[in-house]
Amino acid sequence: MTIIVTGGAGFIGSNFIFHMLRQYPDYRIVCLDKLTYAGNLSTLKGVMDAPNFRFVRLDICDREGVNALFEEEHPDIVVNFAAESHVDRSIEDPSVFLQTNIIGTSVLMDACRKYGIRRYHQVSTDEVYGDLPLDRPDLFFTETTPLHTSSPYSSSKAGADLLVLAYHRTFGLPVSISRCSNNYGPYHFPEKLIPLMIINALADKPLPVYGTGENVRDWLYVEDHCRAIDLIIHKGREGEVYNVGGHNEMRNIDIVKLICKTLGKPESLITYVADRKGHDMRYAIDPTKIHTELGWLPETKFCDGIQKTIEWYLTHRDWWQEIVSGEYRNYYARMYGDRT
Ligand code: NAD
Ligand code: TDX
Repeated sequence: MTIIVTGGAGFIGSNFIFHMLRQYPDYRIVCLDKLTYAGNLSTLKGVMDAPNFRFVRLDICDREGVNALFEEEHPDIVVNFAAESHVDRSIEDPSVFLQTNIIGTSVLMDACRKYGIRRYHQVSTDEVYGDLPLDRPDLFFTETTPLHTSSPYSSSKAGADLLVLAYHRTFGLPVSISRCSNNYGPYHFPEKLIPLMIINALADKPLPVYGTGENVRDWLYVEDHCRAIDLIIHKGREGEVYNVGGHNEMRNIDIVKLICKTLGKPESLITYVADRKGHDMRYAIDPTKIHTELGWLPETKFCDGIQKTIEWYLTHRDWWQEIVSGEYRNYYARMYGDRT
């Protein structure tokens, strides 16, 4: 079995590669990643020399390059994590989001059609459903909740999802989609809420909370997301969407206060800043479908996962300090310039 994992030098994709290499030592995993600012090849250094792992630096929008890789590897499964993933950046400049998240997805699926595939899996997000009001805690996103996006990022992800379903219906491509809530855990890029707050708190820097900090996210430990995708690509039904989330809703401000408390830092570091434009209020997933069909349930409770995550950032300072300093961008050339 050969699996192409796109975006595997990013946060969730790298965790997925580690998960798959652990679970299926006889699988071949090919990581395709452009190494944008969000990709960090040093994350993969522990598996780089594994005989059943290959890294290829490539843009998913590069049709010729993607076709050549499919011709060479004949993948059985493609799992597409590659995306521009940061909402704030999409508000600054939507264009690359449309290019990578929509056009890139179509290039990958065209290659799947051309060379044949057992499964194309699209890693999507709960943000495609828009948001829920704070005063209706009885409401949750199900797979049939209408798409109703707020940001250029979520709109590009929704566009890609529609394209994936269209390739299934029109061309019979064997696809699946997972729509997951906010992930946290090791290798989370320091521009996102949890790692940013940990790293700033450690340096006694201000902790910038958008708006009132009352926005709610449904947090899932990254390994639980990886297990869900593993189940969907092996046992999930073709043409189906699966929501992934663990009923773990937290207000941003409570997470930031918890990080302060755990690190012994004063809450006076918290600084309320201008709100994100179009800021979604609340995300909350109903994971009934993946639970009843595939038996998936989250295994890591937030109280344990957040402690493990903080501990990881304390013990992996080199990893994030190289990102904060910008040095990680030289890692590829230094270590692998003539190897891939
Ligand atoms: P990330 O930003 O950490 O990583 C993205 C990776 O994709 C990077 O390695 C980057 O180099 C690569 N990439 C970007 N553009 C590319 C291109 N054109 N060609 C090839 N590679 C490219 O993202 P993440 O947080 O790991 O998210 C992975 C996927 O999961 C995304 O599709 C995202 O929409 C989705 N998702 C993320 C979350 C979350 O909480 N982080 C939740 C739900 C869904
Ligand atoms: O400095 C900050 N201050 C702050 O208050 C940052 C970076 C964020 N926030 C708030 C905005 C959100 O309400 O924290 C919440 C989480 O923000 P992000 O970490 O940027 O994540 P979010 O916008 O929720 O999107 C994430 O989850 C869904 C991922 O980045 C997406 O790729 C995924 O689809």
